[in-house]
Amino acid sequence: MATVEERAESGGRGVSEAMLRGFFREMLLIRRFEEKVEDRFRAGELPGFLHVAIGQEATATGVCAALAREDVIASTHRAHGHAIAKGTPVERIMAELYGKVEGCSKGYGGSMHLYDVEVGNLGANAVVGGGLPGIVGAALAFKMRGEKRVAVAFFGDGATNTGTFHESMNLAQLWTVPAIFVLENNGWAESTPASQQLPLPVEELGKRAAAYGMKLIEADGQDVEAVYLATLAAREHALAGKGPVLLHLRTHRLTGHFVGDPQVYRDKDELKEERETKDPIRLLGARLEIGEDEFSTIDGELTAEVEAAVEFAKAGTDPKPEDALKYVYA
Ligand SMILES: Cc1ncc(C[n+]2csc(CCOP(=O)(O)OP(=O)(O)O)c2C)c(N)n1
Ligand SMILES: [Mg+2]
Repeated sequence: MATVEERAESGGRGVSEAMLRGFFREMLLIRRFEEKVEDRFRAGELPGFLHVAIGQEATATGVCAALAREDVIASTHRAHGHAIAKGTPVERIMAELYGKVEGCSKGYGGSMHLYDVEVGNLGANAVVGGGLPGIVGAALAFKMRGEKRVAVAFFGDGATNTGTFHESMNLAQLWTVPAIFVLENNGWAESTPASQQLPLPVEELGKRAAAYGMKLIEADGQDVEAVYLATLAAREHALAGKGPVLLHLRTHRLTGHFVGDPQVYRDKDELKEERETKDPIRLLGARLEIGEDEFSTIDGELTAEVEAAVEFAKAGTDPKPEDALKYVYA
């Protein structure tokens, strides 16, 4: 029988249908959540700045499904899916976006600073590449304490050009810590395509692991099952004391960089085609043969859940100005 790693790397099948249906549901919840926050942002109800990860739901869901609750993650500026998949209830994330005390960061953070230490989310990061060093630190702590846990950093292709990426990869490998570096390679850094920010073809970005002698695992980021299996393999490798893994997931950003981005820099026909052929929810729905009736039942439940989260958030408590410096550590 093939090992988990071989199955992941060969795109082999081995996950139950019930589990795949769970993945479908969670990806659709993330999609509906993001569509709703986009809508509320445009209506002027949400302060700050907003990035959605529509098209990238399979990376959040597949990775987090393979993690244990005690494993930790650090997220990016595109953070809602990671937070949902790691286990924070949608109403607490929604309340955070509305700046309410009931939010997962007590209303102090907003979209790019979603924290929930109880479920192992060490936080989103507005600074590109900002999550990686802390994840190396967490992984080092797990190693020194002899704890069977992994620390996982999500980041994009653009982040692989930052100093923190290279420093983190270097030290993680040197110290052989149980870290997983999840590269969500959507081929864009804001409006800059891969060809203008990377010195190698976008599909070959995983080669950067070799510079550090690091284990590389790659999977199709639009196939949630492949992502799940690849993450299981990465986790197994890290927990066996073999050192960190670069998990390269090729994915697709099916919307703008930020909500309101007119995407004038993007070929409209290519985007249309990507939407039709690369949507991870559609792909899994077709594979599971989820028909219209079943889809609308699931969709109705999730839409109601998101709607309830908005009501919860709107009824939340505004933080007091005199508490502005509470929870400030540095
Ligand atoms: C250190 C730093 N440099 C630049 C920015 C501005 N910025 C925000 S998102 C982004 C693009 C990041 O691209 P990538 O890492 O591929 O993530 P994606 O947006 O594609 O998910 C940039 C340059 C920033 N926030 N932090
Ligand atoms: Mg990118």
